[in-house]
Amino acid sequence: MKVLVIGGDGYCGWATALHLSNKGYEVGILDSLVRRHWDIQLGVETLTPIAPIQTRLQRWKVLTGKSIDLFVGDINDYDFLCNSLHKFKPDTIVHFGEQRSAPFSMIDREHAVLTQVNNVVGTLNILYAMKHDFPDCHLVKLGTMGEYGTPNIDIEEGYITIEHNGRKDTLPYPKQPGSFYHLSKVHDSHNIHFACKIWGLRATDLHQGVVYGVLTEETGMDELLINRLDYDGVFGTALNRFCIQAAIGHPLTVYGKGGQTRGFLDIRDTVRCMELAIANPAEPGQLRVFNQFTELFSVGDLAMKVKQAGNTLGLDVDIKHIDNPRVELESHYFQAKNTSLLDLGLEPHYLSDSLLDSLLNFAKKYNTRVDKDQILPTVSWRR
Ligand code: NAD
Ligand code: USQ
Repeated sequence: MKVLVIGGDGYCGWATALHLSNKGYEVGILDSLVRRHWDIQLGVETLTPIAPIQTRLQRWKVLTGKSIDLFVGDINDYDFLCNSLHKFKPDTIVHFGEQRSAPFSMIDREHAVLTQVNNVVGTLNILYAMKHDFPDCHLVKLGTMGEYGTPNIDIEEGYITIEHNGRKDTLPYPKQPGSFYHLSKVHDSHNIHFACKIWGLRATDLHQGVVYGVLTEETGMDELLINRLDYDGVFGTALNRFCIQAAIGHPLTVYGKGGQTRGFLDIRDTVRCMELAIANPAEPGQLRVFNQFTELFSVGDLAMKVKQAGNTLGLDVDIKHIDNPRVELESHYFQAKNTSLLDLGLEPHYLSDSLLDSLLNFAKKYNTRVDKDQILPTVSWRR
């Protein structure tokens, strides 16, 4: 089966592309490399020194004998997208290729517009290209748990059955996202839903939680295959940031009260979920939604876990509650279903002390690359 991984130079995409190639899929990567450009613009760097994409792919070929085709360009360029699809002829398109940082989207008007145009137009272009020339192709699209927000009722997987004034219907679950980035995902979800309905396309929307960790079987094979690990206040995500902060003796930056609860998963489960969604495609006309996370934690709990694991490694870890730069509930109800991927065979890697130890040791190994000025958040939701 041929799988085109859009956004395959990024954190989730790179790990997924190698995993699928290792599992015998014929893999192509399409990426504009714009994320490397945004890092340069912001003056931030991944903790881990990542090689250029061409070097990564050459190394993969030498190590495994497997080739991965590369298409460098922007999916907002419809001609480029269509030409790449015609050259590669995918059975499945995996779409990671979006601007994915909530703080980035909240910097100012320009960054909000960039995020929504990049994400919404890119996805719409894919839908049109599929409709015209690849109507049987399965779209596996990365959405986010943040589309739901933090409602005071249980979160279902994409749809909810409601009884109202004596009538009953199953409807898309209400969305209350918390940033212009998260909103772009909601707009994508609506567009995909509509396209499946009117054109009979097939799609799986993976509402993924916050991903942590860096090593997968494949990216750990060689230093040149190393994945990115962001720790800065714009692209770094909670648990990865906490581990790197602990490794350099920076107090862990819990925003506000720390009761914000989210779904989390190990990057080794991200790649496995992708494999499961691809191997079990949606039906024509169907938009399936799977909630892709394995455990729920509050950020305060995560900070405590990192502190405890750090102490056992001899690190002196402080936790500091800082003013929350975001507008979000800081203590709330949060219960979400996640059975679809488990039913397909996902065997989760749960967050354990050993994982924290290995992430902390990894962070210690590269700690001289940390720019301490990039740790505190600089983007405010209120400004
Ligand atoms: P990333 O920034 O590391 O990777 C995204 C990749 O997409 C980059 O290589 C970038 O160059 C590419 N890209 C962006 N816009 C593009 C365009 N218009 N054309 C071609 N390529 C483009 O992000 P990530 O952490 O790997 O996230 C991947 C996807 O997973 C995103 O859609 C994100 O919303 C979703 N997701 C990520 C997380 C997480 O914790 N990292 C959690 C939930 C969902
Ligand atoms: N947080 C802290 N301290 C920090 C960083 C974050 O307390 O140093 C808090 C935030 O306020 C928030 C929570 O941790 O309440 C999660 O923030 P995050 O930066 O880890 O994640 P988020 O902005 O939600 O975005 C990330 C990815 C995004 C993905 C999303 C999944 O960047 O692409 O969509 O996780 S989810 O959170 O389920 O929507």
